[in-house]
Amino acid sequence: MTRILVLGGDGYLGWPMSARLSAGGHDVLAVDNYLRRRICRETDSEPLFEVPNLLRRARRWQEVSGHRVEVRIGDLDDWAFISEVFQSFRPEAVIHFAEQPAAPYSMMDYGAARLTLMNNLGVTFNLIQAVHRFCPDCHIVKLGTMGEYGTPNIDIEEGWIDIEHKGRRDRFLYPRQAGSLYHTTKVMDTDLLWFYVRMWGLRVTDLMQGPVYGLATEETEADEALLPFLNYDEIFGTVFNRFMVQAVAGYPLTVYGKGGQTRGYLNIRDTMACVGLAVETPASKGELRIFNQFVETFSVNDIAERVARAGKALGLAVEIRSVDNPRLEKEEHYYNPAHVGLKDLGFEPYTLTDQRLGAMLERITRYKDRIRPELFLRGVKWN
Ligand code: USQ
Repeated sequence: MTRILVLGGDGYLGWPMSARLSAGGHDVLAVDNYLRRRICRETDSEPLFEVPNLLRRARRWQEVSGHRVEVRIGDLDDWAFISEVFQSFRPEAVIHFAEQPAAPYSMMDYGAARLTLMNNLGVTFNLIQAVHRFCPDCHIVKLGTMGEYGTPNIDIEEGWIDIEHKGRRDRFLYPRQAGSLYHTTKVMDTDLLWFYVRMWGLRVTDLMQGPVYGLATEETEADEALLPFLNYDEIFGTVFNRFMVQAVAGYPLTVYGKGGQTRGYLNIRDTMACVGLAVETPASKGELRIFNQFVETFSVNDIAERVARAGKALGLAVEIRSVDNPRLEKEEHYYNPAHVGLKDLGFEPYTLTDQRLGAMLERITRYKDRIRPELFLRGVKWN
């Protein structure tokens, strides 16, 4: 049994991860300040179904499973709060999900951009300081993003690249060129972690995760009150979940531009497995270990076609439509990222099948009446 601190324990991934780790016998403390809930309310980006607050979900989880997730509500950007959390809980591992996660939100206006920058960097900095001062042996598992690399015209390595220059060789972080301010804060997080790994010998795993899709995990699927958020709006919804909700609503799937944008995707169940493996096999002291965390690469067009095919099999009339791309990104590009590290640790992917896609569409159909089509396109422009 390990004492695991989950930062951002109320989020799409933070909550099911907390439940999973407690089911695995760990001593789990989930911390959150409800920032995402607040921003969703302020931008009218409410999820598809109501999600009970973290305290209520933790109580419910204990009733149905017998496993306990301890909860603290507070702002990790506040040094007094985070240092008290670390000193009282003394984590052996900390999983850092506590960031503003939406790329469109970070590009919305000055206030949203500044909040994203200050929150994401501020929490990462406080986490590093707290680990160094109070539990220097603690393993930091940080959720990064595949978007840190951008879409270079060469193969993407797993975090590091060996460069030979004028007859000499050295190893560097793989070049990063993110496509939104949100993704850029993740690049900065990695730089901050790497700096302090070199200075203070921290042990860090940085998980470069692709876009996640899916509605439920093993622990959360049986009880509606335990499900993670499902956002389908333009600001907080990610492409796969949006397309599934659009298919159910009879709204044409919103392919941005040419639809050749390719990313590495994974089911929310894969996130649970990958983060779990990272926690079970800590990085060494003084190591920044980087894994590319995704299962399959798809273009936006591929996803639209898969959702349309599964939707039609259920009798849904699914239309695909190209809309003007609100983002500045390559719509046709080379994409070949490595992803062997997690497989070497024993990761077994939950790949996408038409049957699994159909089951997700069926679950969404239960909430069909709550879908608000006006949230699908909101006009947040990158430039
Ligand atoms: N896209 C569409 N139509 C839509 C929505 C999105 O074509 O209706 C396109 C986007 O233009 C983009 C791709 O789908 O090319 C992926 O967009 P997304 O919104 O699903 O994902 P993204 O903004 O990149 O961010 C999401 C999560 C973020 C995570 C990231 C992983 O919000 O927290 O870090 O996925 S990655 O993309 O690999 O960086």
